[in-house]
Amino acid sequence: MAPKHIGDDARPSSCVGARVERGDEGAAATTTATMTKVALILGVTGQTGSYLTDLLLSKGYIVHGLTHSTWQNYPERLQHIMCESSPFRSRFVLHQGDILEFETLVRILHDVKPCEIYNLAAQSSVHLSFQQPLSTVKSVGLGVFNVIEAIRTVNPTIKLFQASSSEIFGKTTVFPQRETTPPYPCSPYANAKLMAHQAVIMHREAYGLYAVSGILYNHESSRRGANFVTQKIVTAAVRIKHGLQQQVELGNLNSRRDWGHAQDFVVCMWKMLQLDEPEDFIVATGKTHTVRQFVKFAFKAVGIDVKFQNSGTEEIGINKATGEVIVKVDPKYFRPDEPIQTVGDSSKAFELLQWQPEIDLAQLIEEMVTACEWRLIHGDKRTSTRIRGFAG
Ligand code: G4F
Repeated sequence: MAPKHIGDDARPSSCVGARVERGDEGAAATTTATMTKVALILGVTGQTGSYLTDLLLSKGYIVHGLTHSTWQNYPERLQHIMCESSPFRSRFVLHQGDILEFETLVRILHDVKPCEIYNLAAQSSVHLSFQQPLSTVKSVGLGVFNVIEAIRTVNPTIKLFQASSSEIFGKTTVFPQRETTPPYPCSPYANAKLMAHQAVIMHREAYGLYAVSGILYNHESSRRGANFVTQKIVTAAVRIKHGLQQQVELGNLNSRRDWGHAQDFVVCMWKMLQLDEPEDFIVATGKTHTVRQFVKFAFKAVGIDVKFQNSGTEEIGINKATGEVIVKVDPKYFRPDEPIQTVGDSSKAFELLQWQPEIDLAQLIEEMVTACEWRLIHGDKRTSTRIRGFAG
């Protein structure tokens, strides 16, 4: 199936993407190739894809993005770029298609002639992967084979960034994890990510491709989807503060995660493709907290002190000031298995890329709370893209 440019459908003129007719973008890329880099982001409408778009546009790139979403699912995280008033609109092109469609990828690569591809496209919920293992393995595990084959077919000099995951370390007993830590995946998602991770190494070694994996630890922001625990907790804290919700039900409160900010992580991803030689890197903060601690921090940020009592499925979080139970455990959020703790050592990234995260957990939570409050008051999700943004 031929790739479809979003913008080929009818849509409000106030919020159009940078429409480029098929063929024109190739010419644009060719005429500007000596001055302007062209990047293709697969999975551009996700949290990380949107921050990466901001970063690359701020660096002068022409950015093409692929999404499998249809016009009906208009990408709100990109509205600040696609609206009429954006200075970056003319350098951004959104394509519709699926990374599992080889012809789509080949056509786009021929047309847009990217020098860098960032593969962020996949089902990203670990929890969901237990319910939908096969579709997860397809999008997460097989997708990268398609991308690599398309690169080999069209232009093997294209550099590829693959979003790998801390989930590949799963039940490791090594803390913190490094690039050399042996994997021990414990979910369908993690198995699929490991498959993709190994595929990148294999193709790099077999064909000399510039293909690299960033082993990304949890990366959050005000643009995070509602089904991930940080956004779920922050949203609940804000709603409970405003009397719109009484309590929040969560799963494993003991789980420890290395939470960073997505905006920091995309800088590392970009730096990884600027080296002369391809290398894989851990992308992490090196600090780890329990879900319970995150709950306390998020509620504290809205002015509520939470005290936990009991244990296991009986554990509850109480509003110290009112005595109300505002946090409960619901086993339906438990997973059959999961890493008890993720914490990464990104000293290799510091040494070779001079990269280290700049936004700490307190700042991250503050940003998420501010954006959530704004959305609640204004009923508009767009501001969340403006809280911290390279181009927004
Ligand atoms: O926010 P989470 O769903 O993220 P998870 O599973 O760590 O995965 C995220 O980070 C990975 C590493 O970068 C990515 F590969 C992956 O794509 C995704 O972005 O859950 C975080 C922790 C888990 O231990 C989970 O069991 O929170 C625990 N948790 C407790 N209660 C909950 C809940 N998670 C969710 N989603 N919802 C709950 O109610």
